[in-house]
Amino acid sequence: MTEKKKLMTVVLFHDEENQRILLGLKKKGFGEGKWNGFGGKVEAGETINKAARRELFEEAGILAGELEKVGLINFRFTEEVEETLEIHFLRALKVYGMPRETEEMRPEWFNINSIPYDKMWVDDKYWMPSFLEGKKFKGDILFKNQDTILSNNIRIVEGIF
Ligand code: 8OG
Repeated sequence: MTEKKKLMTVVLFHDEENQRILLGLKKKGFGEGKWNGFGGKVEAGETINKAARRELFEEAGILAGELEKVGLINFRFTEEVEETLEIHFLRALKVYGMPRETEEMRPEWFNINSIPYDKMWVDDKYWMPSFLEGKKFKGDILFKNQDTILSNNIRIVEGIF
């Protein structure tokens, strides 16, 4: 049987000048109650880049300048989620506009020394420190359910593809 994959995006904006990162509190749906970058499902016929921009605008009301691919993780679950989630992480080099709360997300700036890892997806602590150092990451993670990781092989890479 071929593996069913769901393509998704997460856009991260690290404001290096002010040592802070923009995260949003997910207000509903998958990952509700967790702080995360902005993103969602790539629609049919859409590029990853276009989907990432659309979701950033829909969820935080801001426009992205150049986006750089920084991470690629395949998430598999033994419970709760049937498909493999192929999640593409993109760094926004610049954003335009003021983040605003939407129906889906409540944006907030976090100092890079006080990132709320205990209220984020459990894998984020494995790759976020590398992301903040400007590195790229790749790997596969096996979850039991949304709160428990069974195994992971996240590693730092030079290029994503
Ligand atoms: O369309 P929807 O709102 O359901 O999208 C879920 C978002 O959550 C999407 O941007 C992908 C993202 N996401 C996961 N799993 C993980 C994860 O483990 N870490 C992070 N940072 N984001 C995740 O679905």
